[in-house]
Amino acid sequence: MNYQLNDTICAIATPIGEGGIGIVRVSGEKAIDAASGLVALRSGAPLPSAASHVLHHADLLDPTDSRRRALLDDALVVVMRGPRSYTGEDVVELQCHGGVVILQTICEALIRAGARLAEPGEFTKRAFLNGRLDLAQAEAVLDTIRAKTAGGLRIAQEQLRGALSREIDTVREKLIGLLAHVEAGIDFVEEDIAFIPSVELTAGLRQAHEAVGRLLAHSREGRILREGVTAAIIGRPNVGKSSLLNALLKTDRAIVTPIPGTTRDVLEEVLNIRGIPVRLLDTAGIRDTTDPVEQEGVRRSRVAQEQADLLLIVLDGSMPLTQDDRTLLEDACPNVDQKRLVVVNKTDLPGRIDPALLPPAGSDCAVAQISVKTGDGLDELRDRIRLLLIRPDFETRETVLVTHLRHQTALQRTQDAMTAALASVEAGQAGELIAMDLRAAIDALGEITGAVSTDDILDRIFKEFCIGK
Ligand SMILES: Nc1nc2c(ncn2[C@@H]2O[C@H](COP(=O)(O)OP(=O)(O)O)[C@@H](O)[C@H]2O)c(=O)[nH]1
Ligand SMILES: [Mg+2]
Repeated sequence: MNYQLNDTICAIATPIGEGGIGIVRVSGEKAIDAASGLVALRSGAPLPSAASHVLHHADLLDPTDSRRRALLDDALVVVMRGPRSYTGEDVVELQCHGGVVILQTICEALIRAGARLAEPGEFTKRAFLNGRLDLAQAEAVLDTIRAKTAGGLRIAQEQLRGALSREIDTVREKLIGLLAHVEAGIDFVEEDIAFIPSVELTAGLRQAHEAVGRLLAHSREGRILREGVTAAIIGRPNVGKSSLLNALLKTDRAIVTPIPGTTRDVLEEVLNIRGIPVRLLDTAGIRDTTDPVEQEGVRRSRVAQEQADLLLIVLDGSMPLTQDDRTLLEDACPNVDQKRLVVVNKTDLPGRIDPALLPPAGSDCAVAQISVKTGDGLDELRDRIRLLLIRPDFETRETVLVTHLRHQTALQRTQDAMTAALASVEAGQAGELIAMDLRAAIDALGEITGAVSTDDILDRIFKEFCIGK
C-alpha cells in the first residue's frame, strides 16, 4: 500500500446494505470544501463556517443537478476540525439514510470534488501517523470491532485506552535511562569512570525483565480470549459427535441419525463457551470405509484433528471400547500444544466402558461424562473446556493483557535481549556489548506501540481493517 497523506480521503463507514442510517466520512485538508458542494445546511450557513463538533441538519443535494435543486436525502452533518478529530485532520461525517445508492452517490460526488476513496484502515493509519493513537491502540480499534465475546471487548477497550501502552512505555523509558548511563560510560572509558555501578545496572535490568515477564506470563490466555480456539469433535461413527455440536449450539445444526456415517463433511460453527470464542468443528466419524464420499470425509476429519487447538474425543459409554476408539485415544495428540478432553457420552444408558482403559485422573488428558440426550454433564463439560484453556487463577489477576502474537513475539525478543545484557553485565563485558543488547530490547518494545515502526509492520496491521475505518 502506498499511501499519500496530504490528500483527502472518503469512504462509506457503515456496512454496505440496508440500514436505518448510513455514514460517509471524509478526512483531509479539502474535506470541508469537498462536502460543501453536496450539503445545504438548513440554517442557510455555508458549511465552511459551520460550528465544529456540532450536529447540523442539512439537505443533501443531488450532485448531478447543476441548479442545486434536486435533493438526494436529508442528513445530519458534523464537521470536526483537526487536530481534534479521529484522524487529526479536518473530518466531515454525513449521516443519511442507510441505502446503498445514496451512500455511493455521495462518495462519487466527493471523489469528483477532489477526494479519493480511502484504503482499508487509512483513517486509523492517519490517526496513528498524526499521533492520535499509538500502534497498540490502533490494533485495539480493530479488536473492538471484531470482539467475539463481552470479555474480548473489555480487553480491547483497555488496550484502546492505553493500558498496555503505558506498561510498555514505562519499561522502555527505564531501559532508555539505563542505556544513557551505559553509553556515557563508553565515551569516558579512558578516564576509567563508571557512570553506573554494575549492581545498579543489574537491578534495573532485572526489574524490567520481571515487568516483561509478567506481561508474557498471561499472553497465551490473552490471545485465547481475543482470537479464540479451534476445537474439533472427533470419534468413531455414531458416538454422538453431531448431537454434541447441536447441544452446545442449542440448535439442530447437524443432521443426527442412528445410521453410522451420516456426517460426511466438516461442519463449522462459532460459539462462546464460558467467555472463550470457540470455532467448533463436527467431523465425519473416523473408520475404515470403502465409500469414496465417506473416505473423503474421514480425510477431512484428520486434517481438522491436526489443526485443532483442542480435541473433544467422543466415546459411546454404552459400548465397550472398540479398536477404533483405542487408536484414537492413543494417537490423537500429534502436537504438544494441543489440549485433549475425552468425552464419554450416553451416560443415560448402562455404562460399558472399562474405566481402567480411560486416561487416569490427574493425567494431562481430562475425562468428562455426559448425556447429550438428557443434557447431563454439559455444564461441567463447558467448565472443563475453559479450565483446559485458561488457568483457574487467571480471572482474579488484575493484570494488563497481551492479546496479539505480534506483541508477544516482540516481548519475547525484548526478554531475550535483556537476558543477554544481564549476562554481559555479570561477566564484566564491555559497555558496547551491553549497549547493543539494550538497544535491541528498546527497539523491540518500541515496535509494540509504534515508537519504532517500518512500512512493512504498518502495512500488515492496517490491511486487516475494512475500508472506512
Ligand atoms: N441414548 C443416547 N443416545 C444418544 C446420545 N447422544 C446421541 N445419541 C444417539 O446416537 C446416534 C448417533 O448420534 P450422532 O450425533 O449422529 O453421532 P455421530 O455419528 O457421532 O455424529 C443418534 O441416534 C443419537 O440420537 C445420548 O446421550 N444418549
Ligand atoms: Mg455426525
